[in-house]
Amino acid sequence: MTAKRVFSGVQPTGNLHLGNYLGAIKRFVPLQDTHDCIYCVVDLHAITVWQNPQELLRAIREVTAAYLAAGIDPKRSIVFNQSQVAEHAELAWVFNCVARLGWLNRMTQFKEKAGKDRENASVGLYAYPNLMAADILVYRADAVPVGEDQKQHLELTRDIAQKFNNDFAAEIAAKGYNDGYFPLTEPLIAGPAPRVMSLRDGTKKMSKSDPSDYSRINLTDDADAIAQKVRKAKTDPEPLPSEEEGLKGRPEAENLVTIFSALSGRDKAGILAEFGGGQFSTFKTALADLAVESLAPMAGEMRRLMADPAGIDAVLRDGSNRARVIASKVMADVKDIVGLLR
Ligand code: AQP
Repeated sequence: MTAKRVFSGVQPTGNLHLGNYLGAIKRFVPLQDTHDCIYCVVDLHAITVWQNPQELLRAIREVTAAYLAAGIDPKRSIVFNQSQVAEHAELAWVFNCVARLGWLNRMTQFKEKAGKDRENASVGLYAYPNLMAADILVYRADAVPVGEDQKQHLELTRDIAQKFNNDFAAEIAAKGYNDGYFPLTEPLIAGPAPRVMSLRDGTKKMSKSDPSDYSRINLTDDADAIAQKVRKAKTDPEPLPSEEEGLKGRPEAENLVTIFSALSGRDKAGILAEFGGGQFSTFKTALADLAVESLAPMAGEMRRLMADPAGIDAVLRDGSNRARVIASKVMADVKDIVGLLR
């Protein structure tokens, strides 16, 4: 039996943070033992919002460095940037013609990102979920590890796969595929921290685009910056509870305990048994030490890799060549199924 295929991606939009790490990148690593993994730097998604071209190039290399520093092995897995494999954009166009306007109108991420000035948002930002569906399905991936914020886009990916399979059922069967052409890809959202929240507001997710740098721990922050951000993280006036039940209705406290749990691998009950009833400052000192200890080696490795951009570019070129072999075969099938001459 062949191993199941995993695909996931991270946007090179700067400020890679602890949420990206715990919700996604950290979870990519062990999947290499059980799945064929394809990890992408989704640069075409990044340009749905204007990016400074020099900064974009740097950020593409930085996400790649984060992948490698976290433990993704570019020999075992395929590591590449999306724009080097043209089939992503090609399949996205076909999906633009499969997905329905009504489906995209329901996407909450577009509403949040476009805000009040919707008329001025790029068409790309609106069609983003169709490109994401193409990213996944151009490899006919079985599963996608993502943070909770991507759940709705994964559901749309399944809707697109299902509609494509229905719309072209006869052609797909004629090609010998009895269960439809595209799989109904599973989201892998589990993990100790599927939604890391802002350090300034426990009801908002930690995000690259938050104007306050104190809202997030960046993967490139040094020890002083991490310690300062944890110390200044918003909390409420009550001491930490001794049991999990007591975290209800206290989003900031819950978020810090979740981060502690995800970084240490300890369960929340044990953490609260140790720190419950004590001052927040004692817990925050322990959390800062833990965060520095967990993230500093990765930041150091990222700096080392970033000092050799040609080395990173070679990894991406090799990965793109391997990704294209899979994607071009799927795209050829799609053209046959849809009735396009090739
Ligand atoms: N706060 C988070 N907690 C857990 N997982 C998260 N992810 C993002 N934020 C959190 C997961 O990280 C992966 C890569 O995300 P992305 O860079 O492709 O896009 P994003 O979700 O738009 O990231 P940001 O930080 O929230 O960027 P902005 O500010 O531009 O919106 C995904 O698997 C995502 O779920």
